[in-house]
Formats: sequence, structure tokens, C-alpha cells
Amino acid sequence: MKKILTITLILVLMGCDSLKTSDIIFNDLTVYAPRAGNRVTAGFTDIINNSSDTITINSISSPQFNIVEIHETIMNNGIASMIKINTLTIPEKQSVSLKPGGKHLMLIDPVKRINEGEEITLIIELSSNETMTLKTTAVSRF
Ligand SMILES: [Cu+2]
Repeated sequence: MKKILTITLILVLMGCDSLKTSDIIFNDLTVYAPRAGNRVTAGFTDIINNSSDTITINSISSPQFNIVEIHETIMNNGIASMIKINTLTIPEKQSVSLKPGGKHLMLIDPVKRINEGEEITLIIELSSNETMTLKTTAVSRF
């Protein structure tokens, strides 16, 4: 009996490790090319967690930007300001939208001038130690 319990426990632990990143979808990933003379730009996406595990994004980085942060827009007496979020959690079978006026990606300090159509890579690090690499092309704000 003890042996069966042990085997069951191992299977459960393996189950936790077998998060399939293919179950995590970044829909409509949009990154804007920074405006001329501007060293900050924004990115938006809908993150869909189709897995049966809660996922947490611990960090996001990009070879094209020195700093990538997740921000949330908050209203204070009618004035919008942004705060940095350190981690972003998406419960199982749920989604989180990064959209204008809400949570968003803030891409700061590009390593070189980024023009419309240039490839942007985002490296997503999950708390499960898995890494996802996303690619999109910078679009114009106008
Ligand atoms: Cu921001």
C-alpha cells in the first residue's frame, strides 16, 4: 500500500511539471515601434491559459529593449498613472488582456532605433521555469 501511495505522489508531482506551454496562447500580440525621439513604447496581447495549471509570468525580456516591464494603468482623481507589476498570474482556463488603459507591456530603452516592420522578440519566463519565445513585428502607432 505504501508503495502505491508513493507512486501516486510521484505521478502527481510529474503532473505539475508537465505544463504544456502550447496551452498558453498570446493572441494578437502587438508591439508599437517607438515614436521618433521616444525611448518607451507599449505592447498589448491577450494571454489565454488553456492549461489546467495556474501560470505566473515572472519576467519578460527582449533582445531589442534593455528593460521590459508589465504595467497597470490606475486612475487617481481622474489622472491616469502607471504602476509596475512584478508578476502576472493567469488562473487555469482563464485569460488576461494586456490592453490600452489597463495592464500592458512597457518596452523601455531600445538597444537601437526600431522601425515599423522590424522583428521584436519577447522572452517570457514562467514560474514553472519554462520559457516561451514570442516574435512579432513592430507596427506604427499611426
Ligand atoms: Cu506603462
